[in-house]
Amino acid sequence: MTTSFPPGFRWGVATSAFQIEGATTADGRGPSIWDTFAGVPGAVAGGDTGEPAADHYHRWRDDLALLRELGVDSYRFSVSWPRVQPDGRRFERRGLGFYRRLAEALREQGIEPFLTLYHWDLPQALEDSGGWRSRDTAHRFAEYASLVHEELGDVVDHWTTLNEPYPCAVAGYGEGRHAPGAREGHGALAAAHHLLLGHGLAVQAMRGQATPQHQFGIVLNQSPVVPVSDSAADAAAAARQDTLLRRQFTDPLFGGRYAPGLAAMFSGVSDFSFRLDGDLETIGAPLDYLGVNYYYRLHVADAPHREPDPAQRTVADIGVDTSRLPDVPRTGMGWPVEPEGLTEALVGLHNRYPGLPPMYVTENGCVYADRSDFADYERITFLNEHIEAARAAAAAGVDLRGYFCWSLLDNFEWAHGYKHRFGLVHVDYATQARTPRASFRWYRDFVAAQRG
Ligand code: IFM
Repeated sequence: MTTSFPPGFRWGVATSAFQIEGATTADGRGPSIWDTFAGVPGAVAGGDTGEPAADHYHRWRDDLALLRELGVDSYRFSVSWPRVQPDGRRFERRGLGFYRRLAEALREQGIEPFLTLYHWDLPQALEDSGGWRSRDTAHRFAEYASLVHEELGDVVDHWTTLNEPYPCAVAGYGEGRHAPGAREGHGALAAAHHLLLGHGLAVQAMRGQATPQHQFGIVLNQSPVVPVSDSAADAAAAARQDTLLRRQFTDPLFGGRYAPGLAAMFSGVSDFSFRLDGDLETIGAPLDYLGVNYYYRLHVADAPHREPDPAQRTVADIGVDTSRLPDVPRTGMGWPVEPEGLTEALVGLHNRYPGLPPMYVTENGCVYADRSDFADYERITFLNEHIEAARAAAAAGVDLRGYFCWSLLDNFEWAHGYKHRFGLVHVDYATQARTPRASFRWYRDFVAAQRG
């Protein structure tokens, strides 16, 4: 079937700073929480760190040539906060200069820069004074956003505040699987709130100095949550998971309220006193777009809490079992391949929140074991089916404006290190040679065909 999307629909690819740049001490860059976390024995598979990644900081011109060859009209990347403010406060112009050169060069090639301000690399100095548990970090983030926006507002129109606050808060401060590696009951809920507050304050600050063509948005990971049976217990478990993963963020952003079930789920852990008067209004100020990252659906069964004492539970211990996967193909990450989940995620948001801004699919992609010739036919099938699922959502009435494949290059996949490869382009980390996979050529031809 020929896939048709609305006129002006954007086709892009996405990356993030820490995952591709390397050069972690170049030009005055300070340490981020991921540099610190990667130094903790056992935290990241294989002891991998942010070096060398894809050495994009030095090889960005080669990567720009790849973008050009790919023919995408948009490129989503993130700015490394500790390059621009090494200690979370002091401005390092050399770090900012990298992103100016990149954004200018993208524009010269007719590629629209979609800039993300925070893709998980908090300056370590801010973590040392509380990190996202602390309200002050939200204010520091707004200052940083305002600085970058002031400096790059002439070359960037699309401004995303946060990428996926859920894993930052829950995997980072609740489960300890991500930086900063905390396993706290209360900290993760406070972090989630302060991430949202930082987003709201940043949008406020940037809008105050914006020109009319500037667009502001946020990116959320959206896994539809499906109970494994029609039992009431599994349905309740699915509702808890949905509240923690999605409604904790979408209700304040787009529903004008805090997610109703959240306080009840954590009544033994938190008094939510970090929520102050006026915060909801700041967080819920209108946005120009919502970015949706989709990889898989979550299949959920009711399960006993691991920690019987509610006051001792981490935020991840909500009495659900997510290990009972359906009998469908899986990617190399073990994630179920369910393209219809993308349609469901987009249509579900559209139905749940009247007045939702236009959406983009800001990440979608997969990992499969490489063949020696890099003929990644599974990835081509995966992308094709997911793009079709996005089209189905648009056909169902969702105002969908673009699709970004994750990712342009193989990169540092957080706690998995360099083992899992999401790139349309293979990176040999020893030589830094780039080899486009078959999926790169497929996406290039697909994008060209959309333009007619
Ligand atoms: O690599 C990550 C990215 O940083 C955030 N979204 C999910 C991707 C794949 O796990």
